[in-house]
Order: sequence, then C-alpha cells, then structure tokens
Amino acid sequence: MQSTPVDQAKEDVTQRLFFALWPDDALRQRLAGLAEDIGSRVTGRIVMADNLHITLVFLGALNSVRRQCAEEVAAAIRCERFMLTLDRVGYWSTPRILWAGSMRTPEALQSLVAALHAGLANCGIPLETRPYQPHLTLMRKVSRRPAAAAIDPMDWSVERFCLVESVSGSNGVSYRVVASWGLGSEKVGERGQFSAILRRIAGTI
Ligand code: 2AM
Repeated sequence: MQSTPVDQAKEDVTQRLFFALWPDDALRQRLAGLAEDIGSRVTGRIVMADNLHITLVFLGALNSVRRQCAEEVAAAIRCERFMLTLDRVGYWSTPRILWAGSMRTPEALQSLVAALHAGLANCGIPLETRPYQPHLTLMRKVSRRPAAAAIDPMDWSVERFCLVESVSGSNGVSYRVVASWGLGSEKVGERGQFSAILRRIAGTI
C-alpha cells in the first residue's frame, strides 16, 4: 500500500524517548531530599524532583513507526520484579554529573536491559554500546568530585518500567511517562493461571 502525504507526515514527527525506571512519589521525595542535601554542599544544578529516574535504554528521536516497534518490544518482555537498593553517590567528571546508584546491580535489572536491547535490535534504532551503568542523576554541571558521603540506603521495589518522553520547554527539559509495563508476578501470574488451566484440562483427559 502506498503511503499518503498524511502517513508520511506522521512518520516524520519524532519524539525524544527512553525506557526508564520511574520512582514512586515517596521515593522521589527522599531522592529529592538527598539531592538538596548534597546540593547545599556542591556547586551545580539540582535535577528537579519530577525528573528523577533511572534510564534503562536511551532511544533518542523516534518516529511513530519506531516508537510502535519499541512499544511492542516492551510489551513482549518477561522479566522478574526486583529490589534495587540505592546506597551510594557517585560522580562522573566528563558529563559532570552526580548520581545515586547501587553497590550491587540486581541480575533482573541487567536481564531487563539486555532483553530490551535484544528486541530493539530489530527496530532500526541505534543504541548505546557501552556497558550499562544504572544511575539516577541527582545533579548536573557539577565541576568537581564532592567529598565522599555515606547515604541512608533506599530500597526500591521495582515492579514496572516506563517509556518516557523528554520535552524541551522554556524552563528546561521535563520528562513525561507515555507508557508503562508490569514486571514479574503480574505476567508470571498470567502464565501461572494458564498452566493451571492446562493442568485442569489434562486432568480431565
Ligand atoms: P543522564 O541522566 O546520565 O544524563 C534522558 O536524556 C535520559 O537519558 C537521561 O537520564 C540521560 O542520562 C539518558 N541518556 C543516555 N544516553 C543519552 C544520550 N546519548 N543523550 C541524552 N540522554 C541520554
């Protein structure tokens, strides 16, 4: 079928998108408190509370066809829920960011990112090739490494992941969740119910 000028126009509209873990309000407030606390001792720009997140895969500008492909990949993911403990603050001098992260990356988090990468390979989206380093950016434009400071560990029970749009406005960039998918037992539960039905059918034969 030939594409019409309207189809063409739709394909040309792009959104800047990424897959992310999105903290709930309580965790978001704790993280914002941590950012403010560090921000009182370090020069830089504190990330506003509403924008705090952990990127899983950065996708960049996608047209509607590629976005649809990315969403289909996400919907097909079967990964476990996991607990992520944010227990350290780190600093990278090249992007000049200060971030919160974990001493231990859960295997399920690595699997989720690997599954997304594997699926997205069929969507024609150029992806990051560097090893995945989960981090939640707290401050940007930080000019020097701050003195090491211990933080109270924050346990994050991760049950969903999201597709997020990055929107540039007069007040800077803001992020908007455009879709999300459950992890673990929601889907395991569906499979579990299915197996139970199969067992019941098998029992009647
Ligand atoms: P950062 O927090 O370390 O800057 C939206 O831009 C999110 O995608 C941010 O969390 C950002 O990580 C991440 N990201 C990863 N690769 C990116 C890239 N090439 N350009 C912009 N953002 C990127």
